[in-house]
Amino acid sequence: MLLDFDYFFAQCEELRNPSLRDKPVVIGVYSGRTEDSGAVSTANYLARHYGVKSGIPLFLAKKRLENVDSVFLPVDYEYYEEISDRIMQVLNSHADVFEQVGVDEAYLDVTKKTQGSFEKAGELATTLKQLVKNQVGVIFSVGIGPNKLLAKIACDVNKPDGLTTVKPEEVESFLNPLPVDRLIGVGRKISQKMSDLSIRTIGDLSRCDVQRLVAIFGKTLGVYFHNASNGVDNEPVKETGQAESISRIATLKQNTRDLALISEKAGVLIGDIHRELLQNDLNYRQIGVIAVLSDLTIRNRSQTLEQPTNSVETLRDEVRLLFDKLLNEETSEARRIGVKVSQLSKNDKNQRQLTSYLQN
Ligand code: DCP
Ligand code: CA
Ligand code: CA
Repeated sequence: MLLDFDYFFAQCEELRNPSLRDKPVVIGVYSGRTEDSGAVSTANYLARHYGVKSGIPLFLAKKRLENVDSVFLPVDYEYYEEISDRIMQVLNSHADVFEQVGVDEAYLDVTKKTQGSFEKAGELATTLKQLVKNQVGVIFSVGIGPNKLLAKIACDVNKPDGLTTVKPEEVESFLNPLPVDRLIGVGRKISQKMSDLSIRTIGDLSRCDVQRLVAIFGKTLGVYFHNASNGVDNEPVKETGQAESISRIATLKQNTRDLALISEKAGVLIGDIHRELLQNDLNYRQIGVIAVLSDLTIRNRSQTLEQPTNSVETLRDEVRLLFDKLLNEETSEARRIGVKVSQLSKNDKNQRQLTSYLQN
C-alpha cells in the first residue's frame, strides 16, 4: 500500500492552528524579491476550490483568493519534517517492509502480514488511519494494489482521506479509462506527444505495440510505458535506511594460510555482525568473505542461501567453507580478512503481533 498525506504542509499548519481549518490556506515559497513573488508550495482543499494549487505563482493565488477570507503562510520545513517523522514512526512497525518516500509518502509491503488478503490490507489501512489521526492528528489517503505502481495510482484517485483498493483481477478495468498522465513519467510534453498519436488513456497505451513505443520513446521509456500501462511493476518495497549489507574486516596477527587461525579471527567478526543483525531484526541471505593477501591483492568468495536466516551457526559454517575454498584456490597467505552478509530482509516476528492486534 501507498500512503500519501493529504495537502501535507497546509494540513500541518492547520494542526498547530485549528482556526485555519475553515479557511483557504496557502503555503508559499517566498522568493523575497517583492512581497508576492514566489510560488505556491501547496494549499488546503478549500483553497483548491478557487484554483489555487502547487506550483502556481503567489500573485496568481492572491488574485484567485481576492475578497476571500484566506491565509497565506511561508513554508516551515523543519516543523513539517517533525510531524512527518512522528507519523512515519507510527507506520513503521506495521509493515513487513517499510519504505519512506519523501516527506509525505510511504510504501508498506504488507503481503505477509495480511497473508495476501486485500480485505485484510484494507482493514489494516483503516486501522492505521485511525492510529495516526489519534496520535498525530493528520489524515492521509491510501492506495492498495498488487504492486507499487498500482498502489500509487490508486492512492491518487480518491483524496483527501481516501482508501482505494485495486485487486489483481481489477487492474485492467481500473487502469484503462485513466488518462495517460496518471503514470509517473508522463508529463505535459509526453502526454501531448501521446495525444498527437491518439493515445489518451492508459488503455490506449496498453494496446500499443511495444516495438512502436520503443521506436517513439526509446528503449527504457518505451518498455516502461508498455509495462506500466498493463499494470506490470516488479519494483520491491525497499526498507528505508536499511543497510544493504553488514560487514567487518580485521588484520590477522600474522600472515597465514591456517584455516583454524583464520576461522578464529572470523569468529570475532561474525559475533559483531550477528549482534547487529539481531539489533536491527534482520535476516541475511548472502554471505561473503574477503581476504587481502600478503601481496595486497584482494580476493572475494560468496554464497547465497536458499532461505533468509539470522542463524549465527549457518554464518560460521558458511564462512569457514568459503575461506577453505578461497585458500585452496590461492597460493598466498592472508593478511586481512573480512566477512559480509547481504540481501538483508526484515525478520517476520512482528507478524504475530499485528495479527493479534487486529483481532483485539
Ligand atoms: N510540494 C511543494 N511544491 C510542489 C509540490 C509539492 O512544495 N510543486 C510540497 C508541499 C506538499 C508536499 O510537498 O504539501 C507534498 O506534496 P504532494 O504532491 O503530496 O501534495 P500535497 O500533500 O500538498 O497534496 P495532496 O493532498 O494532493 O497529496
Ligand atoms: Ca500529499
Ligand atoms: Ca506526496
